[in-house]
Amino acid sequence: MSAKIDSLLHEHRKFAPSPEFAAAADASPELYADATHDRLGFWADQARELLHWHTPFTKTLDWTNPPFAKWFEDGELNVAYNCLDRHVLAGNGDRVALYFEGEPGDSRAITYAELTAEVKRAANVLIKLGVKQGDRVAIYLPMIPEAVISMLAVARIGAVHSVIFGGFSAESLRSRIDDANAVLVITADGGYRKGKISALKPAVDAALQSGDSSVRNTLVVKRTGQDVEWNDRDLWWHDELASVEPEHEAVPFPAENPLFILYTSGTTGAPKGILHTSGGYLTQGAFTHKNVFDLKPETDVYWCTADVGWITGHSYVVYGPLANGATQVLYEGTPDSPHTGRWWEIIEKYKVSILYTAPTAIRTFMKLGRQIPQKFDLTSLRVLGSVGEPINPEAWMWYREVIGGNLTPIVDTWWQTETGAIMVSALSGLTETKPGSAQVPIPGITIDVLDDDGQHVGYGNGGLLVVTEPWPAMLRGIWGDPERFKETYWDKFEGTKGAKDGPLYFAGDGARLDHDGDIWLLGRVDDVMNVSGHRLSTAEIESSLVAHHLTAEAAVVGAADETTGQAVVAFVVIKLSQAEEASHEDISTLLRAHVAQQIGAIARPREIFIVDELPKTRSGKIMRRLLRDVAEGREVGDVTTLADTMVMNTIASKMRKK
Ligand code: 6R9
Repeated sequence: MSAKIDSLLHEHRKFAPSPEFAAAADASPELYADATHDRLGFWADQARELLHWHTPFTKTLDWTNPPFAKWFEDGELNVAYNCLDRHVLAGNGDRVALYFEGEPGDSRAITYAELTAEVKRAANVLIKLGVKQGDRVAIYLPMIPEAVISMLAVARIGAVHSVIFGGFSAESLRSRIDDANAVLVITADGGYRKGKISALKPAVDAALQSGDSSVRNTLVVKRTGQDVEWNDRDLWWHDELASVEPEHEAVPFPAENPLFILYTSGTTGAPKGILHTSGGYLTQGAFTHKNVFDLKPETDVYWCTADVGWITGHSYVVYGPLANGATQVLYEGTPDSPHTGRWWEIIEKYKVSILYTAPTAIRTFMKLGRQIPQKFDLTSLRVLGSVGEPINPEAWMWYREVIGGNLTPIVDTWWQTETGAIMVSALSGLTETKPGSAQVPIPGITIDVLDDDGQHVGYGNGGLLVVTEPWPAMLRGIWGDPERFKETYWDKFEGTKGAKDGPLYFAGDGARLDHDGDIWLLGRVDDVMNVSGHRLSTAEIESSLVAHHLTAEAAVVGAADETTGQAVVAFVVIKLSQAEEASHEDISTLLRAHVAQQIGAIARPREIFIVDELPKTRSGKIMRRLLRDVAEGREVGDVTTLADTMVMNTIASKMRKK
């Protein structure tokens, strides 16, 4: 990466929080000052202030054996106690913890006292089934309260959960169970998705069919009531919970006790089991949830739309919000079931005040048109969050105008499964926000943008995003593979100038620093193209394409090109309302000219393909690798992680017809 990423987008709009919002916000500029003055002292203060420690810690960080960090090592806490019992003991037992909304419209309000009682029983069931501290429990559930209850029950007894997204196949489930040697699987008969019942238990049965796994029991939640096959190892959740004592006392565990493993796909090889531990993870989760979103636990209704199968669901549905005593919505289904206004209806119903979602969802709603959200009362919203991908300025502006009534701060939060919690983001009560930029490291986090030699790139330039100091919620390793942990994240800058003061964490993302020092994420580095020696970001060209009124969604890839090295190839979804207006050829000519005009001739796509849908993973990330296969005329590679595996067939057959 010696050449500089050509920074082609110029965004000058800025939005400060309203004076009233800023005045009522808890976060103050002292947070940054304190963290700069004494970073470790700052995190120690946060850990003491935000959490209950059964045994106070005396050491903040042990970084004597990098990259293996230990935070608050001699302290002891119970993660579930922090998320439950202490709120009840403080007199907040009647506060609603979860407003559960099932897809078919069934709903349930669960208070902190009720949630605590359920988790205690579930913990007693786990103990009865012989689950001990450090044992791994696989959780394969829909977005129902039992998913949250299971995670907290596992945490309460010091065991380790591995949540596997309900959309994954039996094969993926089996490989994750085997990698972690799980002793128990918690699942359900099925769940509701897109207006239909979708079965879960058959996948567990298939995964365990060969009989040689580490799993001793499966605990089955009855959600849909559909028929299920029954094996010797199977137990009904409701029977077991009814059969145990209601009381369970939370005992403390060391701060570095493993809390969970979460599998995430790397660029190569089998998924990596990212390991997180207790005290540091909960500290940063609670801190960021409180300060990024300006949470007021007594009055806010918070809703994070992520599934608990992803890191966002772990940190910002379960641990952060519950540690902070928040009231939140938990929604089982999809945004368009039974109608396309479902999310807005939920916001109106519960008077949701903080919404945290992904750019891909926002762009889907843009495609459907603003008349849908405009049918609902969204005035309760006061903070909007974005996560998962770069959010292009067009989508950012739409989110603010149409959903946020031109008033709400938007926080674009950059982080990863590996970082455990938000790393780069505005603080909604403090920061003047810029559409499209994730902006600044949160207090206590040190980020830099470096070139390949580990040199700081300087304002106005692009390079690679690194974290320069260990942070509380950082991954503690890859389950069972310390070598891969080092290679993947820590070897990249070894021996460079930048690394002279200690190892640097390589995030795998490209980023640009603007002249204010704000950070713009440019997508994974494998998504950065090199066209005629110019570095172009897929995100930047996509953003330009989406800014055109014809375009709903766009994905850009760099395809091998004899003359230019790589060439820009774009796949574009046209807005429904515009689809009939012009021929594909006209549209593609128009859009090519538009990009050339907006960014420069160098960025003009060599080809633009109009498609009906883009290939996305179940977590909503565009799989550019597959589009690159198409653009380069190859057989399309492994599509098993796509949400809809047929999408690629449709796209590929379209290309052949051309
Ligand atoms: C939380 C989560 C991590 C990758 C990350 C980056 C992309 C996430 C982003 C963002 C630009 C943001 N990413 N948030 N890119 N702006 N606000 O999504 O974790 O599933 O592990 O993905 O997602 O590329 O490296 P995970």
